[in-house]
Amino acid sequence: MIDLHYSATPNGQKIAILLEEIDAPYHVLSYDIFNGDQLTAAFGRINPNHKLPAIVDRDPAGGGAPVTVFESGAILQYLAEKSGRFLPASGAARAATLSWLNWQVAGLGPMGGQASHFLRYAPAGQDYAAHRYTKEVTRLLTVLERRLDKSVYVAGDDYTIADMAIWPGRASAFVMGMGLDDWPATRAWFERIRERPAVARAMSREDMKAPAKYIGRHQTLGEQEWSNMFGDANHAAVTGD
Ligand SMILES: N[C@@H](CCC(=O)N[C@@H](CS)C(=O)NCC(=O)O)C(=O)O
Repeated sequence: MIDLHYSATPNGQKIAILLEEIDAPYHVLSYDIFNGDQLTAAFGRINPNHKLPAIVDRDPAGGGAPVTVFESGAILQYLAEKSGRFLPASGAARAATLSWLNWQVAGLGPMGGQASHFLRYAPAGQDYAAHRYTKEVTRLLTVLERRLDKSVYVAGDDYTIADMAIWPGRASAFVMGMGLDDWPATRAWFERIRERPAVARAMSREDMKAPAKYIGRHQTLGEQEWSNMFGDANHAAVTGD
């Protein structure tokens, strides 16, 4: 059994998709990040960075104590290696999969997160930052479109954890005005993955669905919600103040 510490955002949905694909038994522990559920000392012992997702594998390969993994890219790699699926064991296909996986977790994910922050949560008058991150996300999505114009899946002919990493965030990019209309190769890839039974199962779970405040435009947070996500309460979880 795997504990999935989860918040209904693309980073969490990636892991649910892989768990469904490999048919692993898992138990979802849902966190409301606006409520500050991720800031507790107990969760800090699972992820010292206090961010979702994280997993605890209570039945690791070879037995022994439960294994804790945080960072969505590391979790995808851990589960793929454990199941022997969706990450080629060696060679060029493995290198391509890890390249695109890291492109998402180090590039598209964080840049998308910053674009979303400045477009949706920042006080008015942050046009420089909103423009800077939106432009970079558009550039990255163009890289993706060009890749998918030549390749069925991002890493080649086979569906891998790199596709699972990219797919949920691509789905939510519409919030920033980046739907799929101008991206035909991405749209075809997106639909191909959406039709997979495991993806449909993951995305139709009630506890996987992002509440409106996670995906709507121009959110106004209460003072405590702001502090939990971006302010003193968020910092205090790490500094212990
Ligand atoms: N690089 C991390 C990003 C994790 C992350 O930013 N998680 C967000 C939800 S998508 C979170 O927990 N936010 C709450 C907070 O920042 O306090 C990963 O890929 O897992």
